[in-house]
Amino acid sequence: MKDEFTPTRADKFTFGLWTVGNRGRDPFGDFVRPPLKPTYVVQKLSDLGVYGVNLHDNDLVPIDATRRQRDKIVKEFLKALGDYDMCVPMLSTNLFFDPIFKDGAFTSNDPEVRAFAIQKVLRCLELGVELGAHIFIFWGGREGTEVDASKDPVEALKRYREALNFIAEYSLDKKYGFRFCLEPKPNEPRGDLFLPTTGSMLAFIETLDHPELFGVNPELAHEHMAGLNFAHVVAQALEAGKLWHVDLNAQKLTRFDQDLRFGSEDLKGAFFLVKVLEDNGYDGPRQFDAHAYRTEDEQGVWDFALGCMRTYKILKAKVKKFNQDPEIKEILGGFSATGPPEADASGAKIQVDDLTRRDSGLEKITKKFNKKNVALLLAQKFDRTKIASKGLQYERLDQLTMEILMGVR
Ligand code: GCO
Ligand code: MN
Ligand code: MN
Repeated sequence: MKDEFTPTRADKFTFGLWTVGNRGRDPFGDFVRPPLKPTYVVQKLSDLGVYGVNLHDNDLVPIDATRRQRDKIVKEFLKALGDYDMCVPMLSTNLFFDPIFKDGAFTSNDPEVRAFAIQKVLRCLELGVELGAHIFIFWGGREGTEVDASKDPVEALKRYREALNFIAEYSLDKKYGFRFCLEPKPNEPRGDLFLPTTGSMLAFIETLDHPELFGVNPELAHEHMAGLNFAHVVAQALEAGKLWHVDLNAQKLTRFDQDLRFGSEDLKGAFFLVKVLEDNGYDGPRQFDAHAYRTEDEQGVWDFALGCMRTYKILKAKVKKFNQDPEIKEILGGFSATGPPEADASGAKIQVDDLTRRDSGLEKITKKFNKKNVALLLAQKFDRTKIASKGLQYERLDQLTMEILMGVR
């Protein structure tokens, strides 16, 4: 059955091969689902209205494949992409699965491991070009420690930077045109990972040789593991012009990376995430980095995938409702009327007995630093008691939001 929430290519929803391909193995129990062929995943996702499929090098090509085997696999995969009108927007290198990466890739203490990691990335970039990907993600799953005595964390950052600089130069030299995104996570699988949050990544990017080539790929679950408000995280990245990709899922705060179906936990948080993305015109891919519950068979996997996308679209419709709601508009509009400041630069009182008018007049003063504005600002008298006594109606605002979300408004 099709309805207004049925996904279409225009929604730019993407899934990694490793997400719908997740077979339900966890540290305590074995696989519960048989493997799915990548070409079959392409077909199934296409049928669901998905825009693109993302992958790590080894989700498609086994790490020990010969060149001939690799080329054959890539050819078949490209054919499936063409047959089912799908693209590969993003590629990533698996720098965490193979035992060689047990103590890190770019930040390993062993120079041979570091060199191997960079070589693996260069080869993965070539694969990305063949598949037509434009975004390349680095998730440093093994870049961290359990034993702090083992690594100087300052030295580790220098190694991380050196590797990224080398890779960026290579991409420039080859004219690949990739944009790179760094994906932070506070821990898991390592006890502690370096550069644990999106904020850390944004600061680190500015220290690279080519900051303009690097953005971030924040993941909801990862920031919730750190106890953070994901909509705020995304807002900072957006505002910095660095949100080029996003990993959507659901998570109970502070637990291990649960990778739950989008919106299945913390619906209000998911709503404000969709709101910040949609209100600010985010136009990159919306990747669901999540997987079906371990209880599911293959049909459950497609139910999971469709559920992620429908929930996003339903929340998008709710955002529109929220933005158009007259009562909500009225509450939010209370601060935004225009008007002059209360005193002129000499301190003479301009009688404006209207808090909202006065507020925005003052707003203009503090927007630009100059002598006149400083004089105006210093001449103002603030009635702290009066200002503080104003109720802000946030109880009503939040209840109205909840009523929209609960479907009665
Ligand atoms: C995780 C990460 C990964 C990355 C992926 C992309 O916790 O396992 O979220 O799924 O997103 O490796 O590079
Ligand atoms: Mn994750
Ligand atoms: Mn992720």
